[in-house]
Amino acid sequence: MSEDASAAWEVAGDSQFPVNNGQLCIKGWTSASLLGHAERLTTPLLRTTTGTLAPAGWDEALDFVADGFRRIKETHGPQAIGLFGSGALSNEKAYLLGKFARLAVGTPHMDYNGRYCMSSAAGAGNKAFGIDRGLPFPVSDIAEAEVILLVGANTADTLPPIMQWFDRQKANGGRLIVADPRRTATARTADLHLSLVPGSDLALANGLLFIAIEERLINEPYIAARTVGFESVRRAVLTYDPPTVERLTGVSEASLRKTVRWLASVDSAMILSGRGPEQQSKGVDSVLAFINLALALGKVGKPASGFGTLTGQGNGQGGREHGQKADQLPGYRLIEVDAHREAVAKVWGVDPATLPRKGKSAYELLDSLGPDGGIRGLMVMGSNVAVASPNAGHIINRLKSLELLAVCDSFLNETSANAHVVFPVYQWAEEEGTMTNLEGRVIRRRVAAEAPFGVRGDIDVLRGLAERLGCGEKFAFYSPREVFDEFRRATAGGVADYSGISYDRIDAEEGVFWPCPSEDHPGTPRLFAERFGHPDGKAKFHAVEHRAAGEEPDAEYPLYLTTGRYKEHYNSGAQTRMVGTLTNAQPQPRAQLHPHLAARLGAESGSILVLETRRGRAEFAADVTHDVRADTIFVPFHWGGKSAVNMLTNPALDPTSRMPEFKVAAVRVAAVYPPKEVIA
Ligand SMILES: Nc1nc2c(c(=O)[nH]1)N[C@H]1C(S)=C(S)[C@@H](COP(=O)(O)OP(=O)(O)OC[C@H]3O[C@@H](n4cnc5c(=O)[nH]c(N)nc54)[C@H](O)[C@@H]3O)O[C@H]1N2
Ligand SMILES: Nc1nc2c(c(=O)[nH]1)N[C@H]1C(S)=C(S)[C@@H](COP(=O)(O)OP(=O)(O)OC[C@H]3O[C@@H](n4cnc5c(=O)[nH]c(N)nc54)[C@H](O)[C@@H]3O)O[C@H]1N2
Ligand SMILES: [Mo]
Repeated sequence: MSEDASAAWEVAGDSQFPVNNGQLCIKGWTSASLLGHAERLTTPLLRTTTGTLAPAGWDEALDFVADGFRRIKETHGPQAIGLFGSGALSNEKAYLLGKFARLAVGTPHMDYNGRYCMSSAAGAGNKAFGIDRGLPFPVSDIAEAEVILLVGANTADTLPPIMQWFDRQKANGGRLIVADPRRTATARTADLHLSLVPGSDLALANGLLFIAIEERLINEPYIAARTVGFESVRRAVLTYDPPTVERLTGVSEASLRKTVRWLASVDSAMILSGRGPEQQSKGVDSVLAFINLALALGKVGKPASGFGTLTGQGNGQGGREHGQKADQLPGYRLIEVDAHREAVAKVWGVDPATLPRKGKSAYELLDSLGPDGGIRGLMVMGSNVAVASPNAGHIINRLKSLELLAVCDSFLNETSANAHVVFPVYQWAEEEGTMTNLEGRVIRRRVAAEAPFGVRGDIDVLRGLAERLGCGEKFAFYSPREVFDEFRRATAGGVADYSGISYDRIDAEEGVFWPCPSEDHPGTPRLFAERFGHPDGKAKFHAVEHRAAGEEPDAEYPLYLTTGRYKEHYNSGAQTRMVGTLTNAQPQPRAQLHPHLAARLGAESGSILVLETRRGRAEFAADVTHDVRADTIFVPFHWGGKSAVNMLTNPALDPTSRMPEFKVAAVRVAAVYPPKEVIA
């Protein structure tokens, strides 16, 4: 695809900003090329009778969607409409989309792509600490930690600007341990790499706690003073002796013992998780097991110590707090709790009884699309679900069976290829708003570029639809600032309380950390120093047991398939596959496999592998490397079409978080073709 150079814009980091100190990743440096890109949508598109998408006016497109929603509501009820949001949306937009679903449409079925991202870490944080803020401390604490255990995060590629804090930690004499089935760019910088079997994180964490107890390294006074529930955990980990754990995880007893001794022997130690342990059908329990370890060692709430999860998307933190989740209302309130319903209904000026109850989670919502599933109309704002969802072939069929699919995006993608209407919206540099970063710091996005003529904001789409659905007075917002005013009031008294935060304060203070319940409150950079979020102020241990993945390798599908990311591409690739610099560096997804496995298959680097799981097949060029376990194939998920790894992934869901199992599936290599041979 062509790339407009957009020479008018140049992206640079702010060297004064305390989180990244001016550093950006390659996707950041090149992001300006998307603003004036030749593929940019500048007019609404409407599907014609011949099946193509053709330019249409804004009123025509808004009328079409509003009429469709009204028709579906009248015939099948409001629950026959779904909304799908995103961790890419600003706080203002995430809030307004959740309000739109509950008030203008009246449906319970509102969920978002963060369900695929942060939901397991969120579920575990809420259970253990009574609050879910990715990092309960500023990122700069990482540099001060004497030992860090990083579980299933490839920070060097996925958070390059944050990697500087790990580099400083190393320069300060600190030690880094990385648990990942692959020797990633991050693992290569580590002092110890635990190359565990995919899906075995829970066993690993329980095994580490077994050793900590056996070697008397746990902190009994801390456990007594600050936590509840340790005895049941002590009993639960009794069977996780080192030989058993070595068998389950593939990590040697020597490495297990070294890990525990390093963590326990220093004052400041951190355990951080990424999507590796979280995107599993036991993701919540896996994270809880690592939290158990951090608590038992007495590390949580101490300087440069504790447990944290590295939040993914631009607004992955704020996006999960303000009501675009199926069970949630703004301020991290819960839609099933009466007092929470009342508080929000009051701000919205409605009777709490009219608010819908809890709806379906992301995958379940998409799995319910179409006449037999019950959801006949869907609007997607900020996600390319056709590429990003597990079992994607099935989800694409579901999208095709919709009566009405509306998509708000700046570009066409594999999802809007099935849309009846596409609304062209502003990009990040063209509208202001707030985002909450991985530390819980609320920051501002400013207008830096003028949008092309014809483009409008997501907020304008929601207002236009709400007016046509007879709910205009609740959505009379013409700017993000106006939304922010109501939004902060809606969070007042909630767990994620933003009511003391204003645009001016964010500017003056380099961001404000939530909770911030009043204008004279300083904000909360560090949580848990004195108390946890549960009413009794204590952290809760949870006894959790290792269990098999939704699908384990067997005679038919003998290998593990796991998935993740490249440095040069972002998520579904919708925004990065169009950038020449990035596609030149990383033109296609390659399947990483170990030389032993490659030799058995007769494959070499560049051979075409056809991979098959119980869901589907896809093909990839082989990347033969010692950097992956011999029983595991790794593929990035940034592409659609015949090289979409999500054609293969397993939609087994975590019982609490409803997170799909992106990180573990059983796969076989169905065919190997010589390099570059074209497969018909
Ligand atoms: N370049 C780039 N940066 C990104 C993104 C991107 O797409 N591209 N996306 C952003 C988003 S939304 C997110 S959520 C973050 C994600 O950031 P990360 O969590 O770092 O991303 P992943 O590559 O999905 O997974 C991390 C690692 O988990 C390993 N892994 C696989 N299976 C397992 C397992 O069973 N256990 C363990 N312990 N590890 C396992 C993989 O080998 C991989 O190296 O990155 C953000 N930053
Ligand atoms: N196999 C596998 N699958 C995965 C994962 C994995 O590790 N393995 N990771 C999962 C994770 S962590 C995530 S976060 C998802 C991400 O995957 P997606 O949910 O598909 O997210 P993106 O690719 O970031 O796509 C976002 C779309 O939103 C548009 N967009 C960006 N900002 C805005 C905005 O402000 N408004 C509107 N209307 N549109 C906007 C972009 O142009 C793009 O088309 O994928 C998940 N899928
Ligand atoms: Mo994510």
